[in-house]
Amino acid sequence: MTVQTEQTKQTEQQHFERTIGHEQRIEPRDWMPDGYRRTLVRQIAQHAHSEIIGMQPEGTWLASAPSLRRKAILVAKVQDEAGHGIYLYSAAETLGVDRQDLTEQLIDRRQKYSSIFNYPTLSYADVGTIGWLVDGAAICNQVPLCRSSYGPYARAMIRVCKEESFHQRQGFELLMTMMTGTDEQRAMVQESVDRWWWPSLMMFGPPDDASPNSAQSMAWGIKRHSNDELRQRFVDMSVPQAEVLGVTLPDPELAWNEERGHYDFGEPDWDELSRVIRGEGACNDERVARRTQAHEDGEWVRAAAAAYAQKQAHPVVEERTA
Ligand code: BYC
Repeated sequence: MTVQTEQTKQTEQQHFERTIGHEQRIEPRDWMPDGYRRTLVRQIAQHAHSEIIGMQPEGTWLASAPSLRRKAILVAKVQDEAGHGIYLYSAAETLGVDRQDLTEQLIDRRQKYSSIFNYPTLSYADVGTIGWLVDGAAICNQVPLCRSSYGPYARAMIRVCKEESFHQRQGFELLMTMMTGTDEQRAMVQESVDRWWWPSLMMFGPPDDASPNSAQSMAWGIKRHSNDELRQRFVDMSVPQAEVLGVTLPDPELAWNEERGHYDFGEPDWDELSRVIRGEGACNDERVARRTQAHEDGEWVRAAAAAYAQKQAHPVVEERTA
């Protein structure tokens, strides 16, 4: 390496570190270390895939929604998730990767998506519980990402979070409606909360001492809080909400700790999280198969869009005779 290129590299590195140190944003044209770029592509792609795969568990209930009102709400919510996926794939593309390639990596299982979407939705109460707990966990995790050091990711997260917040309220409202209904409806809600509580806690990732990426991601300002900090925040937020709803959270160790100023809670089953991440959850095969099918079914739409774009870029000028 010549002296000049070595100096340029040092200046760029210093500029990057100063920008991070001053809590300013890194933008697509700025120099960034390869590891920073790789980490962002990994996290943003995984996040985008989660939004798209996340349409499936609730989508199952679109045809069986109990009323037109509930169906309209659910259609809107599932469409919002598609929009989130698109913002996030666009943010990833500013890092020089291609959405088509990311989708293929998801389908080939080279890239991950959130563990939470590998659990089945067995009753309509699950639509409410996903809104309340899964979107609630998503908000805890994603609000700090609005301050992520990479500009396009942080900006995409602002809109995503506004919509997730609405999703959480609709889930809570649905559960509240069921809780003021019949005994059977209340039992459905409780059974659903029993199934989704622990997987929701696992969404935050492995415990801090088993999270290989956290320290570097936090030093780079990509993540703002550790997995355990956010999990605690979620528990503290959810317990009073469960009381308002009148449901019991399925954890006998859940108790207010005056000294810490937080709720104590039991240990999630980390082996289960590892199994689900490895692809051995109840619905991993089904989710990826459905995504693969949708990708193949969409081939003609992509081909038509590409042909149209080509035509717009090089319009054929028709010669007029007369
Ligand atoms: N599921 O070092 P760690 C939504 C992986 S969408 C699967 O702690 P990191 C919604 C992790 O990738 C929700 N994999 O990693 C949508 C890593 O593997 P690799 C999605 C997980 O990145 C529709 C390894 O385990 N949200 O809310 O520092 C409807 C070690 O972990 C999981 C996001 O994607 C998991 N739960 O922290 C409703 C938010 N946890 O990649 C709702 C953005 C960990 O090294 N992402 N792994 O092979 C993040 O905040 C972080 O990536 C995580 C993990 C906290 C998830």
